[in-house]
Amino acid sequence: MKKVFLSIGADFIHGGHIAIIKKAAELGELTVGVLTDEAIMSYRPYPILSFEERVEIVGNIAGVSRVIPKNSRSYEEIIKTEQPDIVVHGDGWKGKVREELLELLNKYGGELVEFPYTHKTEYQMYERHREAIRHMPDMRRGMLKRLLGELRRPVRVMEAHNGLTGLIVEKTRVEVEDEVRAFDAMWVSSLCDSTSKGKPDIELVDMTSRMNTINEIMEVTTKPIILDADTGGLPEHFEYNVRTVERLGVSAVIIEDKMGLKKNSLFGNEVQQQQASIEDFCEKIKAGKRAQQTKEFMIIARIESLILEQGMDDALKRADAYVKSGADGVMIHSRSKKPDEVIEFCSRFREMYPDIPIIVVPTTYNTIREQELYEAGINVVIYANQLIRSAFPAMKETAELILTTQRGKEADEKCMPIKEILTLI
Ligand code: SPV
Ligand code: MG
Repeated sequence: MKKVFLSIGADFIHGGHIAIIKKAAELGELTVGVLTDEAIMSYRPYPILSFEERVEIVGNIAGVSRVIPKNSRSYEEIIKTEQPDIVVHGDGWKGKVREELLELLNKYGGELVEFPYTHKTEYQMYERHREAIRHMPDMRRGMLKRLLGELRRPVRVMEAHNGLTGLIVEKTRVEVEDEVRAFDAMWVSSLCDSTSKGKPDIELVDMTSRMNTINEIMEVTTKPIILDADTGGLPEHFEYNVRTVERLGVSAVIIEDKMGLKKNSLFGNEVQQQQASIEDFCEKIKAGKRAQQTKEFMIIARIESLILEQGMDDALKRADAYVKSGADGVMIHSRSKKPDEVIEFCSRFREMYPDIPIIVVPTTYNTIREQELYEAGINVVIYANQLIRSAFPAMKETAELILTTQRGKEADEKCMPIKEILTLI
């Protein structure tokens, strides 16, 4: 029997898939590689069904002898481990993945068999419905927890403060060393939301306005959202806000253990800032957890001990208390130029809690790469302010150039062509 291999996403199975599986099975013993969430997300939006469910479906289709995970769009790993005699694919595909596959097969005399792809309007309509489902709050909300369970790297989060930046986080992709990279989720930062409104980051932009920002982002994106909810306000207010953002489809809310007039953490002790007592903050976490309605939503406790120079032991003591009060994860913040204190925190926290997610914001210690953070036990990396920080100087420079030259020509060279901005959306 020849060894036959076929790759499939299996988020939506239609007659066309069944037909190709049937034809592939006629060629020999059929192994199907089901693309992992990570592999799918490298080239299209996340699948609606979980990986386990997709494997279960494919395993029960007649003709399929074996199901294995396919960890990337590329066939390199599969060819290495499986050495199939035949790889089956629908026709009409082009590009790098196909070229690479042909090269790999050529090396040992493997064959690529391409069967005609089935095009039906109803399949296309179904695809559009799936797109719409991704916008629904229930779908979006659960995605962060799913990613935490499935990715073998940190969840990569970028700030978004309006519809346009939301679209940048949603759509930006780069190809590096044969790997397609994209952001997994969005951070609705209090700093960026306030800055984009020309206001200081002191909880002056109220929750109603923050919700409007979230809504604006949600209207044009599908990726999960983590909300920076500052101190969370009074426990009584936090309860209401948890219900509202959870209902909107936000995946996680992060509250920081400060009290009084909150200032941005990156000021550290240069300004007057006060940390909340452990007891008070635990009460707030508990109030939020009581208000939460779904099992996917997460309340994450942000520890400001390192920011306010209260020491590592204080940070760990608080982390322990916050987790015991029900926090679904901890964010350890630091404004050190080196990652050392964050790494030390993680290693000691991991001795107490091997599985509770750790979130970091490496704004000041920005030389460390995602993989090293992952190896230190970190699950979520947030790029908290880079989009607004890059946009502001670009806009200012353009404004200055127009004032200097008293015309638009010189500035135009730094601008996106009119045609592109008109067709961007
Ligand atoms: C934010 O982005 O608003 C944050 C992170 O809270 S930081 O600015 O580093 O405090
Ligand atoms: Mg903030």
